[in-house]
Amino acid sequence: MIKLYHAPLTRSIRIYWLLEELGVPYQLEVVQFAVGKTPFAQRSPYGKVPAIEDGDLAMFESGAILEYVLERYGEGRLAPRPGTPQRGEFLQWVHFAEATAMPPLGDIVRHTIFKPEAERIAAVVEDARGRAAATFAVAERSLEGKDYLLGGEFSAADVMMGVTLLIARRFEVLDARTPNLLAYLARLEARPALQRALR
Ligand SMILES: N[C@@H](CCC(=O)N[C@@H](CS)C(=O)NCC(=O)O)C(=O)O
Repeated sequence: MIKLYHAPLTRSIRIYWLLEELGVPYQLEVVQFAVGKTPFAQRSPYGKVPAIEDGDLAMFESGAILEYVLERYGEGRLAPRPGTPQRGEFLQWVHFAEATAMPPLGDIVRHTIFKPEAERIAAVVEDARGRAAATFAVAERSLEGKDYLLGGEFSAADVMMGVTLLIARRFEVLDARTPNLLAYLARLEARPALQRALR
């Protein structure tokens, strides 16, 4: 059975939510946000959440875990078939959500709440807000006339992006300039599986 190392309000919601959507059994190990002292972190060079163990496999990186879980337990659900054009679009959004959209948010979070006040740099936050706005404008346009990133059907790409957007909204990156993203996020928040992963 998958063991998920999870901390509330972090990227590990992605895997928690995905497992709930798929109905895959799992064991949840809730860890403190500073994960350096958890059993997994003692074995992992990275020590961040999410992380999973599945039999002999131990792995980290939310996007990689999401792809692994879909391949092993998804039975074709929540992702287009490999090798199809839609799969390309799916992978694009899975990776965009973490590799492109998260870095400016990370800078905002670090220089707003994580770092000791004396080390916070306002110019970093301002620069990151500019980069975030440009990034989310792309996603905003892509959702024009669509319920989900791939069109009418919910997929695991929405799981990746949904958690990015929860963080973006919390740090006031989503506003009147992003009505499509706010409506999309509300649609995702109505899903019982996400509600269970957030409780
Ligand atoms: N790219 C990684 C990022 C993982 C990450 O930075 N996780 C944060 C929580 S959202 C964390 O564990 N931070 C605690 C720390 O850095 O000590 C992923 O997508 O899994």
